[in-house]
Amino acid sequence: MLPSLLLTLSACQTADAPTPTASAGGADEGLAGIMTARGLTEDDVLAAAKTYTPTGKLDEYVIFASGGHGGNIIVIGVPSMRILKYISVFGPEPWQGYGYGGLGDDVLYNQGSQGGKEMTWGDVHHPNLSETGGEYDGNYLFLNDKANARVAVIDLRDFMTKQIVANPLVMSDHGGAFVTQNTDYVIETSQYAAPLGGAYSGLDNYEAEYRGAAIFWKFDKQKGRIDQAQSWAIELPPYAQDLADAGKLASDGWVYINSWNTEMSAGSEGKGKPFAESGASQNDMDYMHIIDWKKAETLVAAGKTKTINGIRVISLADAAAEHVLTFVGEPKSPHGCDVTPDGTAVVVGGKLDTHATVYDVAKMKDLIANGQFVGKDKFGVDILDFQASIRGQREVGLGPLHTVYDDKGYAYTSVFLDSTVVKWNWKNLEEPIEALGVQYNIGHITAAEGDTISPDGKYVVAMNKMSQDRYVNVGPLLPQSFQLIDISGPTMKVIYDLPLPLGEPHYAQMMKADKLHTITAYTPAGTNPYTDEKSTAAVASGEERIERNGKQVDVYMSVIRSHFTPDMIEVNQGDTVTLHLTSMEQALDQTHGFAIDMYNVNVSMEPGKYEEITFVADRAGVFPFYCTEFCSALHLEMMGYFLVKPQGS
Ligand code: K7E
Ligand code: CUA
Repeated sequence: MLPSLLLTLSACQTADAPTPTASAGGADEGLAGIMTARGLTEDDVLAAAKTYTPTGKLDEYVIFASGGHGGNIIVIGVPSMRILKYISVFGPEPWQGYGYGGLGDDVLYNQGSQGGKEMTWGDVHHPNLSETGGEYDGNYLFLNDKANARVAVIDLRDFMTKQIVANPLVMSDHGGAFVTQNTDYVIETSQYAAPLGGAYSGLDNYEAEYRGAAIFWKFDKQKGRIDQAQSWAIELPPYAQDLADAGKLASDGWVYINSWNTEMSAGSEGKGKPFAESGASQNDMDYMHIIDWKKAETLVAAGKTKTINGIRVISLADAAAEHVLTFVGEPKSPHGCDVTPDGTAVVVGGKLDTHATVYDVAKMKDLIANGQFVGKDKFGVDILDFQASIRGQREVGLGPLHTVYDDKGYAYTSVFLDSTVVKWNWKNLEEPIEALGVQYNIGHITAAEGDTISPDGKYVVAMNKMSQDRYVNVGPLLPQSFQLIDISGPTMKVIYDLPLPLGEPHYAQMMKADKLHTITAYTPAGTNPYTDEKSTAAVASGEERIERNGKQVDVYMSVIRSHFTPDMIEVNQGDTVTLHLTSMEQALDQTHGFAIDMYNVNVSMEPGKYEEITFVADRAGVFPFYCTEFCSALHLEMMGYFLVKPQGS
């Protein structure tokens, strides 16, 4: 197949090749010459041809990757693996003008505060796209913050964070933010146990008073926001709940959550006990939590809840008695928990095991319905028989973590210790596996449309924890590494390496790019992105003005290429200033910025956007303000002065 490719490429190469240099590999020799000079194999050239995206051409898929402790989302095009955008979520970010005085401050600092503390970072793990009928619908993206137990709502019309909800129950989350198949709920489950609601209790009370929880955030699809008043939670034992997944189709109405500390190890506590590392790894089996959330809804509706910090909670005792919560054993130190596309099975990987275990949804439902249990845990939760609950197990290698699916019945499991992606048939466990080495130590894996009821196949991406020797050494803090894998052929092939240098990505989802319905401007001009309505303080041309009311100064300013009106604002030291900015633009990519020197004020003014900034003019002096986006030939001239007269002058 290569000779024809060679011919075509060499023909165009010679036509308009630039002056060849030694390092360019002698472009005048065509593709063969370049391959020799750069030491490229036929496979390398095929990989390039599969991923290279000529200028002006668009990618077929978009990845929404967690930015880990960068607290953001990284948007990547597939197959080119070009980084398209960072979406700031849990931390301030200057380019998007998020967290520097504008309207986004309310989301980041007010909604996002926990226990009265402003949080300016997050550790994000699992982005999840909104779904309709089990398919990504391209409307919203949800994201959890493990460090500060929060969930964010990102609007995919403008790729902006519109809401952060601060979990009032738990101190740390991990299983989140997963959606039910019609996005009725966004699910967030705890990780490290603590007394619910943030009270103090010593570690001696770990078993008695420390708890986990699963929070079902009700999503209002009309408003595009989580409705906290309609949300509720289920109290869980202090077993370190880990990953979770919501059922779909055959398992709609169910949620599955792993746990890895049924030993209830609270670490060494300074008392010579084992660290959690070994203390939490004693048992051969932990418990997968099987949650019947439709039954939970009936308990909530019947008022069988207690209220903690303003949220309704089904008690652990009630959850156990009503079989809202049931357990089944899972080997050993489980991590990933992934429902199959048809919803009939759940695949669990054990970090200290060599198998992926395939649980059978129908069997588990029947066992629960028939009251067939093999025992109870310390908290009175009924336990299903392990063997009776599974379809089987497949040996996949050392340290299986996460599993995704394609359109042909194959599962792709990330195997951390072996550094492999393992392809196996989850319907026919006898079929031989295929293992592909990746570089190195893969964590999550993501597949094209992978969490929907109809995955696309084509691509998976290995999200590797280590990059080691893959890139030029940039110091001891190395980037992580994404590897794009072509799964369309009979064997898997790595076709692109992408270093990710901004936080450690955990999970990602990959969606068809044509599902997006992104806007290019806020219409009409003066639209507040957080209300979707034209602000009453927006101005049209000719309405710009400065109003003073005692020590409150309101500036109604228009922003258009290439000037701000008014371009001179004079106030007295100590005045409170509110700037109401209206972008008059509607044209694609005609973005301006607005920054005041020395005042830490900085917003982005996308076409048609309304922004509002309130601050105290506490420092006297002369402060230029200017446009931060290179918007026209006269961009430098897009400026003005903010004059603050000293007190008593
Ligand atoms: Cu495996 Cu937080 Cu999903 Cu990291 S988690 S990899
Ligand atoms: Cu407007 Cu630069």
